[in-house]
Amino acid sequence: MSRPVLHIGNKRLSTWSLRPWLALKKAGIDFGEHLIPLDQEETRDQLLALSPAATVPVLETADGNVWDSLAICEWAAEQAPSLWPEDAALRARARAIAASMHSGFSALRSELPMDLQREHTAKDMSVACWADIERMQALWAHVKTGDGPFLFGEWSIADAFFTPVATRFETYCVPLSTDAAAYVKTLLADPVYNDWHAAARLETWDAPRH
Ligand SMILES: N[C@@H](CCC(=O)N[C@@H](CS)C(=O)NCC(=O)O)C(=O)O
Repeated sequence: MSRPVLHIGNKRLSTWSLRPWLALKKAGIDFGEHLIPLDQEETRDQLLALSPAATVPVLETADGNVWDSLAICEWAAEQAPSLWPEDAALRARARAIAASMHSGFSALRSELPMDLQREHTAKDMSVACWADIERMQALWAHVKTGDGPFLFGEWSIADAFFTPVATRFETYCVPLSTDAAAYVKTLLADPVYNDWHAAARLETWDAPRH
């Protein structure tokens, strides 16, 4: 097989697809892209044909399919180690914070789903969701090195994990600390992310209004 293919969900909605897509692009890896519209009659069969996990993203490679956003980011980092910080201690922190996002923040994820076509308006949120927002900002402040606009200076996979969060903070008009707001602005100004965003704005599949 020639180049790998990244199977993704709707760009408007699929946070998990956005993360490895950013990592592959930032690494300069040549890959094809195949979008599977979510919530359609044929979606589940299409997902099952790629992996028993029945989710996107999936990276199809010559050596087999890799499912799960974090695993695909790690695959990319094996080709392009600069996707993680060079310093071992910072690399461990970057992995820790990405893993925190991958496995946590369930209230934020369920109450503020990413929708890149959503009108920017605030929404009522539960105490649990506000707690997730506070904890997210505390984690960013805890790891941020101060060497550049991204969490660890240069862009890393950790920033890929928080780009979908930045979109939620923007579209749901979430009030943030000055430092967190600056970080969100940096993530949303990223030209690679803006390619994704432009395509997401053009999608025509129906999606729930939040
Ligand atoms: N832990 C997985 C989660 C993947 C996931 O839940 N993907 C959603 C789309 S964002 C999905 O494929 N859902 C199945 C469906 O909508 O049928 C990962 O990090 O890749």
